[in-house]
Amino acid sequence: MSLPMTPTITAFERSPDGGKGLARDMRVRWALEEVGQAFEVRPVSRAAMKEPAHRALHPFGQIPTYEEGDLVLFESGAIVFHLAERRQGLLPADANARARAITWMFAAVNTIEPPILDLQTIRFLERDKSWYEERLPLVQDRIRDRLGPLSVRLGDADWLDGAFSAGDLMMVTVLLRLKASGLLDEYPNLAAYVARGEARPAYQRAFAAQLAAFTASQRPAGNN
Ligand code: GTB
Repeated sequence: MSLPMTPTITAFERSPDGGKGLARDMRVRWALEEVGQAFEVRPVSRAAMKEPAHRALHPFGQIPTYEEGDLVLFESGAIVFHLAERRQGLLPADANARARAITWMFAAVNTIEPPILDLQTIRFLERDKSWYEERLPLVQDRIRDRLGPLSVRLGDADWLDGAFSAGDLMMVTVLLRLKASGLLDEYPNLAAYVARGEARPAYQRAFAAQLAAFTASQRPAGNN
């Protein structure tokens, strides 16, 4: 009898977000919790991420990765999709509804996330540039160009297309990165949508686990 394979994911050894759950392992943790799959987390240091052993799992030397038996995956969206395809709970059974949910997964990472990443880049890496003050509102407006139509499409629905799906999971984790900027609050239905995602028990479990890992990483050596 073969032993059950417990998937292992990688995450920051010490997350730069201070335990706010903003790194991309959070979407994978959340998806694993939604489908009820037990998993292990292997913390990786920034230096180890760039070593050949980790690059064999992730060519770009990043987290998260996903290992399950012989299967190794990287890209958070691909990992969430893999879980959604193989386990119940994140994609509807109806073929068309399933295709629409997958469309929302792509919309999250291809259409909504890029301008949000631009905002993070300018805020954290380009604040000292002479053009920072001029560029910031342009980047913010590009985000509004995406949030406006998303807000209209969501309307007063709970989720983007019927029941909660991997599309919502991806979209909520992308939007969460805007919380500190205040931009999300300009769209009350999107702010409520994100709050609904955060209120899900699976999200809460995933969040608590990554926070506990961050807190443990802050303890002086020998105190764990
Ligand atoms: N497209 C890939 C995916 O979706 O999996 C992107 C993976 C990625 O960007 N990973 C980041 C990483 O490994 C961590 S999540 N970075 C290290 C490196 O490239 O050397 C990005 C991230 C980092 C920090 C915060 N934060 O502090 O709030 C949030 C998100």
